[in-house]
Amino acid sequence: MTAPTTTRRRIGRVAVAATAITVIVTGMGYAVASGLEDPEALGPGDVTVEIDIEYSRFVPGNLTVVEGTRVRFLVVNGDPIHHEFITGDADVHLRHANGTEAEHPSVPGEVSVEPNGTAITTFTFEKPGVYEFACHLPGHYAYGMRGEIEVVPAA
Ligand SMILES: [Cu+2]
Repeated sequence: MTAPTTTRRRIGRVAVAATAITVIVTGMGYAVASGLEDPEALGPGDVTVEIDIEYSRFVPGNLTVVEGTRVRFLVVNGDPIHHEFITGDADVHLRHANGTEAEHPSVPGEVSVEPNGTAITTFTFEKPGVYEFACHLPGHYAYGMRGEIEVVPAA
Protein backbone atom coordinates (compact mmCIF):
# COMPACT_ATOMS: atom_id res chain seq x y z
CA MET A 1 0.00 0.00 0.00
CA THR A 2 1.21 3.47 -0.71
CA ALA A 3 1.13 5.58 2.37
CA PRO A 4 0.35 9.27 2.13
CA THR A 5 3.16 11.11 3.79
CA THR A 6 2.05 14.69 3.54
CA THR A 7 1.52 15.18 7.23
CA ARG A 8 2.66 13.59 10.43
CA ARG A 9 -0.97 12.98 11.35
CA ARG A 10 -1.54 10.90 8.24
CA ILE A 11 1.43 8.71 8.93
CA GLY A 12 -0.07 7.83 12.28
CA ARG A 13 -3.41 6.93 10.81
CA VAL A 14 -1.93 4.75 8.12
CA ALA A 15 -0.04 2.86 10.78
CA VAL A 16 -3.37 1.86 12.31
CA ALA A 17 -4.58 0.50 8.99
CA ALA A 18 -1.34 -1.43 8.61
CA THR A 19 -1.92 -2.99 12.00
CA ALA A 20 -5.27 -4.32 10.84
CA ILE A 21 -3.71 -5.78 7.72
CA THR A 22 -1.15 -7.55 9.86
CA VAL A 23 -3.99 -9.63 11.22
CA ILE A 24 -4.46 -11.18 7.79
CA VAL A 25 -0.77 -11.73 7.21
CA THR A 26 -0.44 -13.64 10.45
CA GLY A 27 -3.05 -16.09 9.27
CA MET A 28 -5.89 -15.22 11.59
CA GLY A 29 -8.24 -15.19 8.63
CA TYR A 30 -10.16 -12.03 9.41
CA ALA A 31 -11.54 -9.89 6.66
CA VAL A 32 -10.26 -6.36 6.62
CA ALA A 33 -11.79 -3.60 4.57
CA SER A 34 -9.48 -2.40 1.85
CA GLY A 35 -9.57 0.45 -0.60
CA LEU A 36 -10.20 2.99 2.10
CA GLU A 37 -11.98 6.04 0.70
CA ASP A 38 -10.49 8.20 3.39
CA PRO A 39 -6.91 7.15 4.03
CA GLU A 40 -7.11 8.63 7.50
CA ALA A 41 -10.12 6.62 8.60
CA LEU A 42 -11.01 2.94 8.72
CA GLY A 43 -14.23 1.85 7.08
CA PRO A 44 -16.95 2.05 6.04
CA GLY A 45 -18.09 -1.55 6.26
CA ASP A 46 -16.48 -4.21 8.42
CA VAL A 47 -12.93 -3.80 9.65
CA THR A 48 -10.77 -5.69 12.08
CA VAL A 49 -8.36 -3.80 14.27
CA GLU A 50 -5.77 -5.39 16.51
CA ILE A 51 -5.40 -3.63 19.84
CA ASP A 52 -2.39 -4.77 21.82
CA ILE A 53 -2.10 -4.38 25.56
CA GLU A 54 1.43 -3.71 26.72
CA TYR A 55 2.29 -2.77 30.30
CA SER A 56 -1.32 -1.77 30.98
CA ARG A 57 -1.56 0.49 27.95
CA PHE A 58 -3.53 0.08 24.73
CA VAL A 59 -1.56 0.17 21.50
CA PRO A 60 -2.65 1.94 19.36
CA GLY A 61 -4.12 4.44 21.77
CA ASN A 62 -6.38 6.05 19.22
CA LEU A 63 -7.90 5.44 15.84
CA THR A 64 -10.36 6.95 13.42
CA VAL A 65 -13.28 5.22 11.72
CA VAL A 66 -16.06 6.29 9.40
CA GLU A 67 -19.56 6.37 10.89
CA GLY A 68 -21.49 3.14 10.50
CA THR A 69 -18.32 1.05 10.54
CA ARG A 70 -18.49 -2.26 12.37
CA VAL A 71 -15.16 -2.75 14.04
CA ARG A 72 -14.05 -6.14 15.19
CA PHE A 73 -11.50 -5.57 17.92
CA LEU A 74 -8.90 -8.27 18.30
CA VAL A 75 -7.52 -7.54 21.75
CA VAL A 76 -4.16 -9.14 22.44
CA ASN A 77 -3.07 -9.01 26.06
CA GLY A 78 0.69 -9.10 26.41
CA ASP A 79 0.48 -8.67 30.17
CA PRO A 80 0.39 -11.49 32.75
CA ILE A 81 -2.67 -9.92 34.43
CA HIS A 82 -6.37 -9.58 33.64
CA HIS A 83 -7.63 -6.64 31.63
CA GLU A 84 -10.79 -5.66 29.85
CA PHE A 85 -11.65 -3.74 26.74
CA ILE A 86 -14.74 -1.56 26.97
CA THR A 87 -15.93 0.83 24.31
CA GLY A 88 -19.15 2.73 23.84
CA ASP A 89 -20.68 6.04 24.78
CA ALA A 90 -20.13 7.96 28.01
CA ASP A 91 -22.93 6.09 29.81
CA VAL A 92 -21.21 2.79 29.15
CA HIS A 93 -17.99 4.02 30.73
CA LEU A 94 -19.77 5.54 33.69
CA ARG A 95 -21.51 2.24 34.36
CA HIS A 96 -18.24 0.30 34.32
CA ALA A 97 -16.26 2.90 36.24
CA ASN A 98 -18.77 2.69 39.08
CA GLY A 99 -19.69 -0.95 38.69
CA THR A 100 -18.34 -4.28 39.72
CA GLU A 101 -18.84 -6.41 36.62
CA ALA A 102 -16.04 -8.92 36.68
CA GLU A 103 -16.78 -10.49 33.30
CA HIS A 104 -18.10 -9.15 30.02
CA PRO A 105 -19.24 -12.20 28.12
CA SER A 106 -21.56 -11.06 25.35
CA VAL A 107 -22.20 -7.33 25.24
CA PRO A 108 -20.97 -5.74 21.99
CA GLY A 109 -17.96 -3.57 22.69
CA GLU A 110 -17.24 -5.14 26.07
CA VAL A 111 -14.90 -8.03 26.68
CA SER A 112 -12.64 -9.41 29.40
CA VAL A 113 -9.13 -10.43 28.44
CA GLU A 114 -7.30 -13.23 30.22
CA PRO A 115 -3.64 -12.83 31.20
CA ASN A 116 -1.59 -13.25 28.01
CA GLY A 117 -4.85 -14.03 26.26
CA THR A 118 -6.74 -12.80 23.24
CA ALA A 119 -10.34 -11.66 23.06
CA ILE A 120 -12.62 -10.38 20.36
CA THR A 121 -15.52 -7.97 20.55
CA THR A 122 -17.39 -6.17 17.82
CA PHE A 123 -18.94 -2.74 17.98
CA THR A 124 -20.69 -0.61 15.38
CA PHE A 125 -19.99 3.10 15.59
CA GLU A 126 -23.31 4.49 14.39
CA LYS A 127 -22.83 8.20 14.93
CA PRO A 128 -19.95 10.66 14.55
CA GLY A 129 -18.22 11.70 17.72
CA VAL A 130 -15.46 10.63 20.05
CA TYR A 131 -15.82 7.28 21.77
CA GLU A 132 -13.54 6.17 24.52
CA PHE A 133 -12.18 2.69 24.98
CA ALA A 134 -10.86 1.70 28.37
CA CYS A 135 -10.09 -0.88 30.99
CA HIS A 136 -12.09 -0.21 34.15
CA LEU A 137 -10.47 -2.76 36.40
CA PRO A 138 -9.45 -1.03 39.64
CA GLY A 139 -6.74 1.54 39.04
CA HIS A 140 -6.21 0.73 35.37
CA TYR A 141 -8.07 3.70 33.91
CA ALA A 142 -6.31 6.11 36.22
CA TYR A 143 -3.00 4.57 35.23
CA GLY A 144 -3.75 5.44 31.63
CA MET A 145 -5.43 2.39 30.21
CA ARG A 146 -7.69 4.27 27.85
CA GLY A 147 -7.86 5.52 24.30
CA GLU A 148 -10.11 7.29 21.84
CA ILE A 149 -11.90 6.42 18.67
CA GLU A 150 -12.86 9.34 16.52
CA VAL A 151 -15.88 8.57 14.38
CA VAL A 152 -16.06 10.83 11.34
CA PRO A 153 -19.01 11.42 9.02
CA ALA A 154 -19.22 9.31 5.91
CA ALA A 155 -18.04 11.10 2.80
CU1 LIG B 1 -6.53 -3.26 32.63
